[in-house]
Amino acid sequence: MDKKFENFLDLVIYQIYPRSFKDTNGDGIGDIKGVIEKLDYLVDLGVNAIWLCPCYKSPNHDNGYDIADYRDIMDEFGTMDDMKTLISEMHKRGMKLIMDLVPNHTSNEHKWFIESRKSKDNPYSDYYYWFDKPVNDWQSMFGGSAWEYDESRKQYYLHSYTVEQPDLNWDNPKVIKEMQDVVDFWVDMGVDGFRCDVIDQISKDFEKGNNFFGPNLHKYINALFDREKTSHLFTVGECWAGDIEEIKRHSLPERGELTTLFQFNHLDCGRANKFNRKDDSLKTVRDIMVNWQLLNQKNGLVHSLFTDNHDNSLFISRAGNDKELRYESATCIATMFYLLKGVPFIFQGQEFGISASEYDSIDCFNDIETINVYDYLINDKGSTKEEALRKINFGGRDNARRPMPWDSSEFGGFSTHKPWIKISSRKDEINLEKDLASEKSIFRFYKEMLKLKKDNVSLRRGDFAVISKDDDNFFAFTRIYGDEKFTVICNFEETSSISLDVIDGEPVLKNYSDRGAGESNFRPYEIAVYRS
Ligand code: TEU
Ligand code: CA
Repeated sequence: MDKKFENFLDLVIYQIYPRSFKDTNGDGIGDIKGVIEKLDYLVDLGVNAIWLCPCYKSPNHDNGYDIADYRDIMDEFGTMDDMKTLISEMHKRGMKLIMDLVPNHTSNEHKWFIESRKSKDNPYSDYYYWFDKPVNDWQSMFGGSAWEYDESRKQYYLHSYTVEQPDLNWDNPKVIKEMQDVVDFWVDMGVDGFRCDVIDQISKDFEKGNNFFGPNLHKYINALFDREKTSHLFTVGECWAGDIEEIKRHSLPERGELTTLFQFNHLDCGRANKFNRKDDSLKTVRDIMVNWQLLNQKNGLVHSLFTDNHDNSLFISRAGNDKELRYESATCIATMFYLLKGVPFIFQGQEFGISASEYDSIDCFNDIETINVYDYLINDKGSTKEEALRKINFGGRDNARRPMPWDSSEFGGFSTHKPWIKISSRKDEINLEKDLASEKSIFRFYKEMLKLKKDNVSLRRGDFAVISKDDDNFFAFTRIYGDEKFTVICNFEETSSISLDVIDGEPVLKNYSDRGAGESNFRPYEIAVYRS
């Protein structure tokens, strides 16, 4: 693996959705000062990088992914001085900041769009896609047509997401230059990398059935990142790339494009499925992860290792057991993902087993996608309110966006004020304070696991090999670096114990405290890691 990329294998990235992380000024909305306040908590956990979801100026139709000024901070999150303090405080702690770059679209309140819609011949008129009529039947990812008629310009414009998120025209060299300048502005601020929002959509082919992987995609990504100024950056593309060839085109080191991509195959979270409970059995997930571990390793690619983010239902509630075996399944899932070869991404709250909420009114939800789906189910599909609520409670993006429950006080220690959205309905049962007071603390397990990874190069850079078989109901793999070997065993069955050939020596990591040396029996969700 390319040296620069191999160094990135030491990263452990924590994703923060700032609106829901910590509020320091009592307005019920998370802010940058809240992130600064929790930096030592994150260092203690063992993370060394943060992916910060958008905090730029935005009217928040899509909670910050509709950007009105890439070079200024959303009022409710704080100021540019707060941002400078965050970057400086992170660097003092040896942490890297990965910002969320949103290159595919802006807010309709961005200066560029305000100017562009004024006429067909102003300097910004071609910053977006304008036509006299829709040139295809593309649909918005949030429902409805992707084409919106604008009264002032008397033309239609493209919006792949909400109406308030017009797509930028990357075929216009001025747009490319503008986005290069945005990247350079934040690099000059000291930012260490970018998570690139829907990067696979920035090049369009209007003849195609969908708005992914257009003809100039690699040229445009190259324009952003194949430059001296950006050569040191860690970049991860949100790119629903299907096969390994597409992933290689985006992330082979010599391509000068991205360090890695989010591969979503294991989450089955495409629009059609995310609201329907599926058999996301961990056995299926294991097989997908093994396949990608081997393909990425064979091709010298960096594998992004994640189960959760701000767009999907919480994995433990989807594929684990978030009730009576919440500790066991949370620690088993963490082990089977984060000790693989690649870069771990931990979503805020995962480290103490945050789980899905249950709310009985659409008023308890905020996300545009969730609300559109609820309305669609009831108005177009004839679902009852109960059925529609069941689906959005299970698959809606709000689950992952509810304020962090730091303790069991009224607003979970997230704020002294009623939060912008209802806090988790399980806040009293699941919060950090309660987890730390428990014998079985998920936080302490994560901390121990990440320290083991930090202290042992085999668990960061060692080669992966699978030792369990496809029809085994457990996952066993090794990580080898030089003459040091770690063997990781995860029993992801809920009901059965399994017996394996005895492995000598004390486990160096376990989630059942009474597991002894040489024990061959694995209880439900039991994990053990051995060094040899
Ligand atoms: O997500 C794009 C994306 O793939 C998801 O929104 C997915 O399409 C959707 O949840 C369907 O289930 C990125 C951001 O992560 C998301 O938060 C934004 O809403 C979206 O782009 C637009 O910027
Ligand atoms: Ca606040």
